[in-house]
Amino acid sequence: MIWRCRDVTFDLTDRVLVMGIVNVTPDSFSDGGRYLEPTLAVARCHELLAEGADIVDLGGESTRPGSAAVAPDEQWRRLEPVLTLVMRGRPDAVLSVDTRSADVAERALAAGARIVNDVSALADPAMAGIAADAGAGLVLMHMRGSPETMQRDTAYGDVTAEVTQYLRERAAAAVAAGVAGECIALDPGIGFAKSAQGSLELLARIPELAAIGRPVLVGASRKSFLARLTGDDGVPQDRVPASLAAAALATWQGAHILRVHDVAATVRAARIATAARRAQRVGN
Ligand code: HH2
Repeated sequence: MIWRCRDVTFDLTDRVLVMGIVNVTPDSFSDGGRYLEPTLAVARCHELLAEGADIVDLGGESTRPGSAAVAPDEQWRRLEPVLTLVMRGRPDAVLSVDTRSADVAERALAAGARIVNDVSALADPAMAGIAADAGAGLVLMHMRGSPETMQRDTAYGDVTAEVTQYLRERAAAAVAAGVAGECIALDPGIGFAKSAQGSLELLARIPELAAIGRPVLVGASRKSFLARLTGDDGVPQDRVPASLAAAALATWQGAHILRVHDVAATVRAARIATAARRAQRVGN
């Protein structure tokens, strides 16, 4: 299993990638407002890379439940200085841009980003062409409707079957629009139009998603379904232990990319789960 992101090709046969999150936003559910100042965001990127992040995912728009869309120009105003400064200092860093806008993706790719993380899975009709032209990595995620409305629509017959079918179709649409299959990664969208039970079920049934044949990205970090399961009623920062458990579980189930806020701790948790997977194969 490989994942091609422009000039960088990840071999995912026997390892999981850790994607660190930096939200250059005033309102993200966990780090909102902390990295709106470009120098703080750049420092956070360097910190996550030093902690062992394989990828840093930069977002200029919150997609938490209930959030409103942010205009492309405003997203880019937030992202541009951060992307430019990080690429200047670390041209080898693999940066991803978390956006539903093809316009923002195009500008980020021109500035050196190597991955487009599109939680809408190509809602913008120009997105696939932009990603294809750059040979960029492309993450396609499942949700229903928009972040503003999605938590009103969390009922499924069989959530894993429906999400798997959707991702299969979106990957085919991307390929039909010119994206190389080996550039695509798929994401069940934990917490996006999902109940806590639905999110848990998707984590537990990752092999069904992985059977599509593309890398599976899991974003469970600090999300509210964890608090619902543990009974914690604190702030997202209190959900780190639960997030590490979810990261280890996802890795054990065969996830290939973990999108997380807490990189250093996740790298260690993933190492244990990866070693256990290897040991299981040796034992068999
Ligand atoms: N989750 C969030 C944002 N982007 N992208 C992918 N591929 N998968 C996810 O699960 C995912 C995502 C939400 O988390 P966060 O970025 O921390 O918060 P916010 O959307 O409030 O900025």
